[in-house]
Amino acid sequence: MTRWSYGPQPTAALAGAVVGVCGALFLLEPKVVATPDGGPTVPGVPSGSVGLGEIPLVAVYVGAILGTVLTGFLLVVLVTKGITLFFTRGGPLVRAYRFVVPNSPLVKMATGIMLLMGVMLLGVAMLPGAIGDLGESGAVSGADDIAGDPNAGVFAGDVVATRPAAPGTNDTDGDGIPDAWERAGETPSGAALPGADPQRKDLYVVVGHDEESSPLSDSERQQLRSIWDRMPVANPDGSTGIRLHLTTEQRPVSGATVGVNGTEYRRLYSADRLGPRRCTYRYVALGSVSSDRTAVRVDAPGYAGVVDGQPRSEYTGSVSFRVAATTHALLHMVAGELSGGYHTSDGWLTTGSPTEQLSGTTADHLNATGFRSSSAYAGC
Ligand SMILES: [Ca+2]
Repeated sequence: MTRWSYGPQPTAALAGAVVGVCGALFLLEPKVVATPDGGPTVPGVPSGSVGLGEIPLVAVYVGAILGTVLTGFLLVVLVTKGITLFFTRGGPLVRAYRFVVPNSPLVKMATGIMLLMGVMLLGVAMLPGAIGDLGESGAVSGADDIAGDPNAGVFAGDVVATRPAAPGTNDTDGDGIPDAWERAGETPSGAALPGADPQRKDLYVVVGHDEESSPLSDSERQQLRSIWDRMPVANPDGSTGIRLHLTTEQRPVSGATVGVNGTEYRRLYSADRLGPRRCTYRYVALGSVSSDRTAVRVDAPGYAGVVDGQPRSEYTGSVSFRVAATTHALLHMVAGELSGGYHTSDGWLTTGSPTEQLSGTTADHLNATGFRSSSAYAGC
C-alpha cells in the first residue's frame, strides 16, 4: 500500500498566508481618536491622527509579510501533525476516507483546489472591513465618535471658536474700524481711510457748517488734531493718542439747527451727505442749538451731532470754544455711557467750562472699551 506523504501541502501554506495577512491587518487596525489634520481640537484629545497614522507604511507591510510567513509556517506544521495523527490512529475513519476519496493524484488535486477556493473566498470576505479602517473613513468616523459623546457641545463650541474670524471683523486697536479695512486704506463700500493704522486709534470726522457759521479755520483744525493726539489713550503699538482725520465740508449745511432736546442732527447723517463714509466717519455740524445754556446736541454713543457754531465770549480756554465743544461732542460719540453717567467732573466731558484735557475716567473707559458704535442709525 502506498504510504501518504505528509510533507508540507501547498493548500496548507496558502491557508496560512491568508490567515496571516488577515491577522496582521486586524492587529494593526488604526485606533483613531482624533479628527483629521487641520480640524477642530477637543480638550483632552490630541489633535491630528494618532495610532496607525504615526506608523510608517513600510513598517506595516514588513510586519504583514513577517506575520504571514510565521503564521503560515506554524499552520503547516500543525496541519502536518494532524494529518499524521489522523492516518496512524484514525482506524475506521481512515478506511472511510480512503473509500470516499480514492488514492489517486487526480482526486488529491481536486480536493486541494476546492480547499484553495474556500480559503480564498474566506479571505475576500474578511479583507474589505480591515482595508476600510485603514483609509480616510477611519479619521472621519473618529470625528463622528467625538461628536456623539457627552462632550458633543464642547466639540461644537470649539468649532465655532477656532474658526478664523470672518474677514474684516478683527479690530486690534479698538477704534471700531476693522484691521483689514485699515490695511486696505478704504472700507469695503469704498470710503477712503487715508493714514489708517490698525495699531493706532483713528477717528475719521466730517465737519460741516451752516450759513451762519464759518467753517473750521486752519488753526482750529490744528488745535483739534493736537488735542486728540495728546490724549492718554493707549495703542497696541505702544504709543498713546488718537489720530483725528478731519474732512471739512465746503458747502454750508442747511437745517443744522437742533432743539435743546431734539435729535434733528440724525437727519444730517444721510447717505446723500456721507456716501460710503456713513457708519465709519462721524459727523459734526457747526450750527445752532436752541438754548442759551446748551452748546452741543449729540448721541452717546453715536455718529452725528450739532455744535454751536458761534463763538462764546464766556469761554476763556486756550483753544476756540468751537474746538472745545467739538471735542466734547466727539468724545460723547465714541465713548458712550461712562461709569456713573455721561459727564465727568473734570476734563473735556464736564458740563461746565472744561479743563482742557481728557479726564482719567474717560481715558480708562476708552482704554477698556475702545470706540463705541450705535445701532440708532439705520444700517450701522
Ligand atoms: Ca486704527
